[in-house]
Amino acid sequence: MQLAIETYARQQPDVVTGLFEWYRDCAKMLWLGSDLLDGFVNYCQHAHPELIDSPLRESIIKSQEAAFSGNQFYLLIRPRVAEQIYLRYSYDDHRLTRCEASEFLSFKEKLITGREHSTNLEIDLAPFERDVPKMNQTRSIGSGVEFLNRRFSSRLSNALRYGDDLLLPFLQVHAYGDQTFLISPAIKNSTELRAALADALEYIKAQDSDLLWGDVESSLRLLGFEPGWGRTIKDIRTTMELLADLLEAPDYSNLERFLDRIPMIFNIAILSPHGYFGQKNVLGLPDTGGQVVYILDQVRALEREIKKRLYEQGLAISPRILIITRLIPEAGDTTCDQPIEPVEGTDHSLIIRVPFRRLDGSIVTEWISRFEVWPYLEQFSRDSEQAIVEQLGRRPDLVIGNYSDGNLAAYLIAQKFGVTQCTIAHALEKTKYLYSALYWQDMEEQYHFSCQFTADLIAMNSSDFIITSTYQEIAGSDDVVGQYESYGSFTMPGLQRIIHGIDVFDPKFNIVSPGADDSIYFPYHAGKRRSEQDVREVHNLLYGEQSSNCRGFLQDNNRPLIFSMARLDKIKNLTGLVHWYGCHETLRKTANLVIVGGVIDPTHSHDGEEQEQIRHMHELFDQYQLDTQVRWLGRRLDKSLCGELYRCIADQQGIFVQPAFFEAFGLTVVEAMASGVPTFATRYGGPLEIIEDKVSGFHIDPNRGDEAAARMADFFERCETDKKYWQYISANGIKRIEARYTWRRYAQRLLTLTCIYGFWRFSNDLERQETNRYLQMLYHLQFKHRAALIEPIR
Ligand code: UDP
Ligand code: LCN
Repeated sequence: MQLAIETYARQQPDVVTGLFEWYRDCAKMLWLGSDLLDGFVNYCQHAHPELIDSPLRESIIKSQEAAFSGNQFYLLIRPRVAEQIYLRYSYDDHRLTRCEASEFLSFKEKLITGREHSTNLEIDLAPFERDVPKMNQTRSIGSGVEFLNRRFSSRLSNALRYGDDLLLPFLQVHAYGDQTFLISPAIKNSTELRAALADALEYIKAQDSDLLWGDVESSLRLLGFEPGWGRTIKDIRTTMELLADLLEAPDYSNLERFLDRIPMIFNIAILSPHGYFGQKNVLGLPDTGGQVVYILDQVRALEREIKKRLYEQGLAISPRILIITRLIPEAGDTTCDQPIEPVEGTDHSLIIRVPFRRLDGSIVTEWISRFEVWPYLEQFSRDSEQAIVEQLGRRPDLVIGNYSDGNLAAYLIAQKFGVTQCTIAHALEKTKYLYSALYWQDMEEQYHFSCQFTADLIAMNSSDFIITSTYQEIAGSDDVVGQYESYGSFTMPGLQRIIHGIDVFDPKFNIVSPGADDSIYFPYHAGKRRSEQDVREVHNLLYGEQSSNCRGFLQDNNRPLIFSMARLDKIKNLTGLVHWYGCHETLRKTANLVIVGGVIDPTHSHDGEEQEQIRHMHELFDQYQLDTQVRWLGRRLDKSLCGELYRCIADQQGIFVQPAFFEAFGLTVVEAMASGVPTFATRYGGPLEIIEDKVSGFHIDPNRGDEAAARMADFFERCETDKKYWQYISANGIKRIEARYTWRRYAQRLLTLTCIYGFWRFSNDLERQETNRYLQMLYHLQFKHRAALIEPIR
């Protein structure tokens, strides 16, 4: 693809030279896309007004970053999603030429360190992945399993035609304890299997449709079949017919339907070490938010779905799901000091807590930040392996990691057990902080990104499949780089240069969006389901007397409410919202503001960033005199009260605002919309995809607070004149969530993916052994060394 800037460089070299000279005169070393555009606009205004809307502008708009020094200017252009083009402009010969990522990265390293060859370790995973099939269309990104199915079903049919048995050995590996499933070892090849299936189907045809597996078991066993085909005659027949069809003429939709019906998953281990993982009193504590909600809802949904499948398969096996987290001896009023806790709403799922131990074996007693966990993870993983085997009496069928630390632990555990590994990032820190990789050394003491980004690379490359909540999480949007995409190539000067870190066209990526617990987050108009006691309690929270855990008293309780709730992290920008509100006269006259987050007294917080936000919040209250218009609840609300709070906001025709500078997904957005509250949410991250702007909610730009506040004020004004407008947005929000974001769909999809990846992995040598060997080196030589440098906790 030829870029417009390259065409200009050929056809109107003076224009391009002028532009680069303009950039040089600004004497700026590192440029972001927005700086480049500002520079371009200035250049046009002064020298070439005709260029302002030219194709050249397009190239500049697509520029991600640039670096300048001496006689060279490097430019990184992202012409479309997941594609990078590196350009070098030389002030000596005025030539603009393409170059490799590695040259651009080395140039930046020299700028930062002031030294040539400061970064000797170059990491390139591409050569190891040469044989792994990759997609090539951007619209296929995130639909990996569909691609694999299409790609491999012809292989399946060839294999069957030439007698190379693919399905049979796969079906014969499945067992649970002493129980083998589906096909007994007596059947030796596909020819025998076809014949046995034909006999079995003939036999079943003659049976009464009310019969169950137990009634036909002895006859089917004689033909070579074991349990797992189905509970009823109808189920057994369907599964056998699907297999017979596949053996005759394989096609991927049949394959998916068949794999979905066979018993493969009984036990799952889910890793989530950091934060306070509990079921009460934890949400809103530092490092403790959506991930906990997500996993608990995920476990309930998965247990329900596995149970349903096992029942339909005719197997009396109880699935077990274990959430493995950290045991914190000094756990305050949470249950994080208890080694085992049953998951509410499940039959057999448990939270298993394993303490962090130091090298001398002693236990770390206090909470530590998610940025400090790295030295403890290897021992934690070993201890977790043991805890898993103690609980299950066997290895799990699937290991799911969550966030960078959980994914690293999942990598270690899945490698050890030799089972399928699934990665869920929730949020990758790399894109949250500007220049987090380039200036990693300046941030190392606080964030230890050298460990985190290395761990991320290891986990995302080792995993069999990656679940993301949205497309943008993988590959961003036209103008924003995706979270995974940002690991494609980058440098951490002095430490490592990553040439190919991850390929977003890899079929391991699959979008499976979470939902909101529909027993808690249901529409405000479902009157009968609402608890009067919760309604009263919420009313008291909103309008009751002030207490030590709240600030502000809403004087006029007839106004609609603007509501926001989040952990009080800087990136969540709750203080930003208060600031926008404080400055916006019309908004202040129209609506009150309710904030749920953090604590009111900074001395009650153990987290530095939270303390800073608490102080800032108080300053804003004082500066804008907000005490009669803003109510800040600095306390944790339990789930059912949270659900009711959203509904009470809807009762008064209020709105929910999610003002974060970046939000990886945004469960609160889904919760608010499911409850029927019109939602205004950041355009950076998941909400951009969850909400269709002006249809099921609104996008706001957190960097343009005045515009965001004006949008809200306009909305309230329109609702005054058009009485149906609030209803329209509210109803569309509910519809959007019902159609796209439910836990039932999530669980079905995740299990389907596990079965299909299991099959393709088994039958197509997708084990990625070469990659895994390389990752082991990265783990032992790089990660462990960096982790050991972190100051041990007393
Ligand atoms: N939450 C809560 N009380 C709080 C703050 C948050 O119950 O004080 C819940 C909220 O309802 C949501 C989750 O915590 O379910 C936050 O998830 P989200 O994805 O919005 O953000 P995260 O905290 O994961 O970044
Ligand atoms: C972490 C986040 O930051 C949120 O955006 C997500 O909604 C949450 O995890 C659950 O995946």
